[in-house]
Amino acid sequence: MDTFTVGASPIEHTILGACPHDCPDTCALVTTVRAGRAIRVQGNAAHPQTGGVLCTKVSRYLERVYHPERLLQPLRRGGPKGAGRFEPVSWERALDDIAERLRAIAARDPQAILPYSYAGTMGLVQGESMAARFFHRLGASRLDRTICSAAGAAGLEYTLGGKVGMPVEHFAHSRLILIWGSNSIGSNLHFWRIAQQAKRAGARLVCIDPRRTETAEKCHAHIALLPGTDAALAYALMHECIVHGWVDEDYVQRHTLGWEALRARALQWPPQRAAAVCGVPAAHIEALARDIGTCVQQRAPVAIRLNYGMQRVRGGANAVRAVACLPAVIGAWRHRGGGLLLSSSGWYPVQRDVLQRPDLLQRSPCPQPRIINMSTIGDDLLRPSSPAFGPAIEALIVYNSNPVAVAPQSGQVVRGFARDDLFTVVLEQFATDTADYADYVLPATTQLEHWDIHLSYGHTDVLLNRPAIAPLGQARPNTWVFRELARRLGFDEPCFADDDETLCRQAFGEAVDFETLLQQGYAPLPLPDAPFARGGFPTPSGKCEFASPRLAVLGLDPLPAVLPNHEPAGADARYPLAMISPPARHFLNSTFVNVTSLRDAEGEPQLEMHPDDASARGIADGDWVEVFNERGRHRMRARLNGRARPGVVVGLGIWWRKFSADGTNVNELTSQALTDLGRAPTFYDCAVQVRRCTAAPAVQG
Ligand SMILES: Nc1nc2c(c(=O)[nH]1)N[C@H]1C(S)=C(S)[C@@H](COP(=O)(O)OP(=O)(O)OC[C@H]3O[C@@H](n4cnc5c(=O)[nH]c(N)nc54)[C@H](O)[C@@H]3O)O[C@H]1N2
Ligand SMILES: Nc1nc2c(c(=O)[nH]1)N[C@H]1C(S)=C(S)[C@@H](COP(=O)(O)OP(=O)(O)OC[C@H]3O[C@@H](n4cnc5c(=O)[nH]c(N)nc54)[C@H](O)[C@@H]3O)O[C@H]1N2
Ligand code: SF4
Ligand SMILES: [Mo]
Repeated sequence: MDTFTVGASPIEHTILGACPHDCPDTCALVTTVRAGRAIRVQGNAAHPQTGGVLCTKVSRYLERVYHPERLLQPLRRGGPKGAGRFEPVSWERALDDIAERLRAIAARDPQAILPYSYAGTMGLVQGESMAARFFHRLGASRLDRTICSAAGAAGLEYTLGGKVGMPVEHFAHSRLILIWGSNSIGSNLHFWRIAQQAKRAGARLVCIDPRRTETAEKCHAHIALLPGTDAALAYALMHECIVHGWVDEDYVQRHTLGWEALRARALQWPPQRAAAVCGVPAAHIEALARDIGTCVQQRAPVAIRLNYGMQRVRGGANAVRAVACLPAVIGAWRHRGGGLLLSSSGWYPVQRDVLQRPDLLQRSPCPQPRIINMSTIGDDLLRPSSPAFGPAIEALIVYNSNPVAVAPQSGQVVRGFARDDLFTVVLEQFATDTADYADYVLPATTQLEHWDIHLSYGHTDVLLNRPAIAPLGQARPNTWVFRELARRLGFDEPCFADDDETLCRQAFGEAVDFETLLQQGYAPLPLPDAPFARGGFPTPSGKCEFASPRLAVLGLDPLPAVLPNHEPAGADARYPLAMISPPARHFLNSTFVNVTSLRDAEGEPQLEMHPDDASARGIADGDWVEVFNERGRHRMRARLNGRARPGVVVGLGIWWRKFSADGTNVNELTSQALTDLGRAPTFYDCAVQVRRCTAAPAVQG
């Protein structure tokens, strides 16, 4: 038997695991198995971060694992691309044929082959371990995995030196918590539990979000700024700290770089000026500054839970830089419960080179392959060969991702995937919008069926996931598929024989005790209480870099810049409404959209509008509306539910195209324009117009 038994009948046993999903909480799971079938998935009560609680989505994980539409055998295309018509084929046939196709393309130029993957599972093993080894040895194009967090990562890197911040549990000791660009209740539930603890102990919670989310409703104050205006707000808060004497001069002198320059720029941002940019009353900004000042005077900890929602705009990285300066300005890092957390993933000593073996590139025919940005896949699939671009993309291997639904400007993405001369392989659990365009669909295991090991970007524990049940049908882990392809292509390096448990052990090597993981499922990293109380930031200077010498060397603004959106909305604009498309609570990106109970909870694709914007267009609650711009159009049901502010519309994501009224989703509207730093997409920098339409067209697909 695999682990301990929790007082159940002898024919039942429990297995410790980890939630695989792209969520900061990385919960510890306990799966109960009876006679080879998983009968319960629960949160591990022994794991402090999980506290025995799972979100609604993963509480229903068994509906996903045993879903009647799980892909359980390899499939070969039997109709036009996109039609989703397939015929069953054996693994042998599928793998032999795929290997043959890849070999032929690689003989001309392996860079014509592109892996496309993201965080369908966050596991280090079923993510980029065997797959990365395979593509490195092949010399395939490399993928720049920018779609979620690259702008924020760059902002943190140039300011704090990496994806590091406060230990999340210390928010319980904060007196003032800014929940900034984050809907904790919807997408970071276990942080919300900690924020509640702080609130019960007297902390004040302030939410900074254009949308009146369920989180904003439950905070003491809500600043509903316009999308893409966070840097202006951050500067106005610094302005107030300077003029009211709330700067921690000692901390600033000792542990920061570029204060004089930052101070001069902040003084250009009085609350009135920021208020005009952010579209909020100056009094709201002044009140928040006073909250901060009160804590500074009482030497009470101020903490910022920054999240990725505010960096999906043109100035996203600079906005993160501006916000990340604040805790150093007021000396918040001195205190346990003070500072900032955007991502904690930089704390982990992951042995990526051991897992991914970039050295294998040297053994490939193309030791320095080009890099393709996953966020411009729409354009890149349609690019012909050229000296600047290199070879046209001829083969695409997709795993852990659903680009046809999630990548920006999906009209263009669909045109790319529909290319008849493109050879596409999709490793999937379900027939997603992307799988519909595949030449081969290979059935993938779920988290209950394979080994994996996890870091977290919202806490600082390592989690191990053991398989609880045998793979369903002919489903196989991603690692198995790449091992088999490696063998067929004659890659005989010993690393291609590593099994999944070995890969789990390699992920952290000696840095994490594997026996502890086997026994309790998780192991906390040893971290100091207030990591930057005495400076020691992982930047080149060891200081919090207000002005970044590295940016100056690149010829860029060394200070955080206030940048307008690519697509400014507003009454005078051709497309006057700013559309944001943050996650729906019952979906995880495009995962779970096909689980009926969760889809029912979300209803149908909806566009939240402010009553003023709706009535100006003759739109009433529940009407069908068409959202459009020059890139495309998408039909949704208008919702006047009090969540949208004037000038902003909200289309919660990410629906599968085939479950919507017109076979599209919000990404039909979004653009492939990139952020200031990090080459990330700008999903929330998207101007649209909205009109009432009489009825939904017939459901497609
Ligand atoms: N239930 C659920 N949970 C999830 C996900 C999911 O799809 N569903 N997705 C997961 C993933 S991949 C990620 S990256 C995280 C994402 O979670 P977060 O990092 O929290 O980011 P978002 O959910 O994109 O946006 C959070 C909030 O930012 C707001 N926002 C939009 N534009 C701006 C802006 O310009 N400024 C400010 N201040 N706020 C803005 C949105 O209205 C939204 O309420 O959540 C993860 N958790
Ligand atoms: N408009 C708009 N678009 C967005 C966003 C937004 O806020 N608004 N958010 C963006 C963000 S933050 C992100 S992170 C991306 C997310 O984009 P993706 O990482 O593509 O996430 P998902 O849509 O959840 O698709 C993951 C797929 O992986 C599959 N999968 C899960 N586990 C496994 C496995 O073990 N093996 C294999 N082979 N497959 C597996 C799932 O079935 C699922 O179909 O979307 C981005 N797109
Ligand atoms: S999706 Fe997030 S909150 Fe839900 S179980 Fe997974 S890690 Fe926990
Ligand atoms: Mo994400």
